[in-house]
Amino acid sequence: MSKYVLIGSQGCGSVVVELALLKAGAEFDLEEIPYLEPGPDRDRLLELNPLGQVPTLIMPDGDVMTESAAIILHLADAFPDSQLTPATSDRHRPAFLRWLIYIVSEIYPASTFSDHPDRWNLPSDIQDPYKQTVDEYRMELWRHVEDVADTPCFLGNDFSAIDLYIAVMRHWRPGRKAFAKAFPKLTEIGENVANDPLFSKVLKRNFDR
Ligand SMILES: N[C@@H](CCC(=O)N[C@@H](CS)C(=O)NCC(=O)O)C(=O)O
Repeated sequence: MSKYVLIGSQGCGSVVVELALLKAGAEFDLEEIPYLEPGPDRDRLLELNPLGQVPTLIMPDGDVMTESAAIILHLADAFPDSQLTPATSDRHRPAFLRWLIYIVSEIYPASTFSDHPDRWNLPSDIQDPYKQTVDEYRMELWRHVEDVADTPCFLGNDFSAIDLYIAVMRHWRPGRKAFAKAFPKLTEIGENVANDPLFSKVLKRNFDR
């Protein structure tokens, strides 16, 4: 069986998938590209994923998967010992599904929409206040995750892929320090992932920890 190929970028959501591939014990190659920069890498990415987003995953059979949550669920199916998701009979399963989808459908887009405000044809004097408003909204969204989080893992004693999202996304705007001040439980979860020898090198490489 050939390997997965993960197309990603430094510090992006592709890091969540890289950590998940490690947790699954899957064989993979990582191709890091400057995903927004015009050129052959972006052209190829757009052929694989019309949104031009990372993570984009080429499967061992050549099919392409996008959408980090779908990739996580696929890896959990393909590698049943990965512990990426609670088992279907596990009492944590509904909470896992709820917060996985919440993170990718509510919080993640709030980053994408405010990363490059010039994209939305806003007058230039509106771009900074727009970015600030969306960033504040994203903190409100995280607040609800903090309120329900358990420790040492989001689901209590049981690791899940939600811990990986937290470990990566806590580095995004407004940055790790402000995040830690606002969200101590999520920070503890992220630190636990960062201190795991399986994940520490990847997080160090991406976030210069
Ligand atoms: N829903 C996607 C979001 C992926 C995404 O937005 N990735 C960012 C990088 S962190 C991206 O590629 N942004 C470029 C764009 O939206 O044009 C997922 O969960 O995989």
